Amino acid sequence: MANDASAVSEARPSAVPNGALADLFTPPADSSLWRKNFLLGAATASYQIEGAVDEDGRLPSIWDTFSAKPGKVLAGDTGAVACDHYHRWEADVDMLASLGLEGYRLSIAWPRVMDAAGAPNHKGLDFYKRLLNRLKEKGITTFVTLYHWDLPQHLEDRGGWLNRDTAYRFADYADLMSRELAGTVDAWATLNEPWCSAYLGYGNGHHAPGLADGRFATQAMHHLLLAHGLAIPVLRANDPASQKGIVANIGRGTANSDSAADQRAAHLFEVQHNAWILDPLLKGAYPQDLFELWPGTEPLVLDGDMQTISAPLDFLGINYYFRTNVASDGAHGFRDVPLEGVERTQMGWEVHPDGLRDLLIGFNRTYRNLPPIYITENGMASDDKVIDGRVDDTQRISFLKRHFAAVDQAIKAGVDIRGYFLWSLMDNFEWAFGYERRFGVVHVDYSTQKRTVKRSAELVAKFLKERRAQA
Ligand code: IFM
Repeated sequence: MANDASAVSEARPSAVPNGALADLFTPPADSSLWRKNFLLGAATASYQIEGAVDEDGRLPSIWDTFSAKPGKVLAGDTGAVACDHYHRWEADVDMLASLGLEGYRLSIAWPRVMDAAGAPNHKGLDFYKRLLNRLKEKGITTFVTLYHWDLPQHLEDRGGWLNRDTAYRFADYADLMSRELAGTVDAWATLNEPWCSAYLGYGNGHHAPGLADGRFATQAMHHLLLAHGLAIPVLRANDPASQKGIVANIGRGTANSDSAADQRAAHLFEVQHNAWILDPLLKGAYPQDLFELWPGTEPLVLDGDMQTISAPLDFLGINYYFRTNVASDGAHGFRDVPLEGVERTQMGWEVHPDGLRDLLIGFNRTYRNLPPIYITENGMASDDKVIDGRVDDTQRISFLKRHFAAVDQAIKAGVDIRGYFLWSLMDNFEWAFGYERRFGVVHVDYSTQKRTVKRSAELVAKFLKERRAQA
């Protein structure tokens, strides 16, 4: 692993012959990724790719409002056009299929499919029906997330996730979607990364709606998880054949030293990033350490809520990107201590595949009822350029290879991992970082909307072709 990392930082993409890169990339013969039933796909999200924010009756979302405010998003970018996927979806599905990807994880824009009174917007619904039907025709397994952060603005105007009523409105939305789309969805995820919605949206204000108060974060989280718990039985009733789950981003925290204070700091980091979400879902209770970290932020929880939230899941989606090295802040918290000389991505995030493996193995020990796992997002941003019609994204190739190995190691250590989705199918609107940060395995030229398959995607496609060819 260490050798791979140094090779990436030293090598110029053009110095690595393509054949050698392919050999380097292909997982070893004993890797679990060769199993045909290990689903390999790519993921996107509605606001990040669709554009067409004013079309066919779509209502404004909190991200339209937030990104329109000066200084909230790098370079003043918004999702108004994004990858124009709303108009180019057929070609995008063809591209996905031509890469041989077996799964596609997408999200539905709530403001596109329901009006403010809760009635269906059929034009918006028809878009997803056409898209999902085409994916089914192509034999692609569909993972659909109901909420990937684009809350209708009219709900935010009534308090958003600070208002308990939003959880009930979400259950109504889940009801409509699962009645309308039953049979075209293989797996439903209620929420994507409630940590980001609650903490970045209501705790530090870096994301929409841009509020910043620790008490807001924990209350918003509670209502998000309640929304999830209320939606699960609705999805089960309307679409019994599909799997139902939720997607959580997880963070690895390591201690800067062996001191008890730094060890405790790393523990608290993981409580804040992981146990805050996974404990209520899988143990039916919030971790008490969270309120040591953030005193006085206990949310208002009504009788029966925790039972609703901890309803059994068919799968847990895990999104993993990086590790954070932390030390005690001298009080009851932690502070980041960025490590020197480690490999980083365009986001500045440390490349640390072992963190994914270690967290998965740890969850398998901690949660006896851990459901089957899908890695619903993993990937990295790099400053990719099209040169002579090609994008040689060498760092991403090495990144993916090492994370595939980490997944394989976790499987071999007993974790039930059923699939992996690349984040992302194509470059897109990276929230507060706009279009500068490129996470796609397909490059998007935003001035022409031309898609260029990056070398990483070619290698994934090559591997999948070899896997299919094996008897
Ligand atoms: O782009 C995001 C995605 O929307 C949610 N997970 C993390 C990705 C990279 O930041």
